[in-house]
Amino acid sequence: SIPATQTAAVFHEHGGPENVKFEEIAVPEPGQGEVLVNIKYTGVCHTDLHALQGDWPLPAKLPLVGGHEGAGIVVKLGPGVTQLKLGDRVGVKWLNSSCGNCEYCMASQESICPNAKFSGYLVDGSFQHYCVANAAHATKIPESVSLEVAAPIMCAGITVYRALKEAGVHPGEWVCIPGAGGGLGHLAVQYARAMSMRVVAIDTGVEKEELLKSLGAEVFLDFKKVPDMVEAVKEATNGGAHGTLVLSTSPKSYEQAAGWARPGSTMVTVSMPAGAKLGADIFWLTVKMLKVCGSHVGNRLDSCEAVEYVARGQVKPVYKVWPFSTLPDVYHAMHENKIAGRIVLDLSK
Ligand code: 8ID
Ligand code: ZN
Repeated sequence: SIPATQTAAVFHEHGGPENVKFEEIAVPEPGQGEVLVNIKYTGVCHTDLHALQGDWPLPAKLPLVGGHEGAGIVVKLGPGVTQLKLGDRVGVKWLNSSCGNCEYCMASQESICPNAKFSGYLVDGSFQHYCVANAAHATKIPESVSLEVAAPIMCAGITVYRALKEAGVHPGEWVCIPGAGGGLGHLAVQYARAMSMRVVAIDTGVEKEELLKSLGAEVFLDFKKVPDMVEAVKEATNGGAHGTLVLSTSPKSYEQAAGWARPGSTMVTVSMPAGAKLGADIFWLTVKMLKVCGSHVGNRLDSCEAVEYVARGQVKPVYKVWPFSTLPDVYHAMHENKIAGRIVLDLSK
């Protein structure tokens, strides 16, 4: 049976990990078209840290329950829900809901719907045992994919899968991925390989280097060791990357990307470091005919496709499972860039 209250990780003001409190709050009621999901596992995305810190120009709900890589079981249906039933295994994503009626929703571009609601930012997210999700947007998780494996796909996987589509890199061409060792990055390397792209991975440290090479990155460049990253990427790719996915949380990567971009290629902006600006020289942007493309999560079909790669065994999230109670420690580790892959929280602990 569903309890009346539950423990949630809440913050009342922006700040650091010490602002996260475990509090007893009401179990929410699913409204029209919504379901209540009993969250079993949730990934912790760097977006959750940006939200905690208050990094972005978009104001967040306060107090806020963060989290948007949830995986769990449907335990209650709100009025009008037909596409899900009790007991279904679903993911709760950043895109909690969209209006369904605007020009963007009509074109399956729901992540740019002006009325979109983001889990763990504009509505309470997956850092609680019971979370509300819009039935149309909750992603069904196939039986063959465990909930802890599915969790990192619900944001990191979907996002990089869609961003790789936006990059327009053909099989056999090079994609450059700064931030490759993180939650998004280690999945981007795998989706890129599954799409027959060649990967230049940029990050730091031996642990991430070994991980990324084992996942199929042909070239690893350590941003703490390589003196001229632009030249190093150009050399490795024989003239520049055919596409770039910027996943690094350092603004530095945005200063460099246009430099290593192959003429005619696309740079996809995915990470959102606080206050970062695009550092490209307009002269080179123009004469190299570069494209800059923002990419914000993915639509419902991208979400299903991203999970299918996992079901087929082509993509395997690399993660450690930590108890729910360690969320503040995860933020500390993330702040220090010490996490290779993802941390997934076990809500039962
Ligand atoms: O829809 C979207 N656009 C979307 C979805 C999900 C997440 C965007 N994001 C954003 C997050 O808000 C965050 O800004 O993507 C960014 C990356 O999220 P993440 O993968 O969850 O972060 P992480 O696991 O901390 O990985 C970041 C990596 O960047 C490396 C770090 O070492 C770390 O592995 N890095 C840094 I810091 N500086 C670097 C540099 N100069 C660098 N890698 C290469 N070059
Ligand atoms: Zn995320």
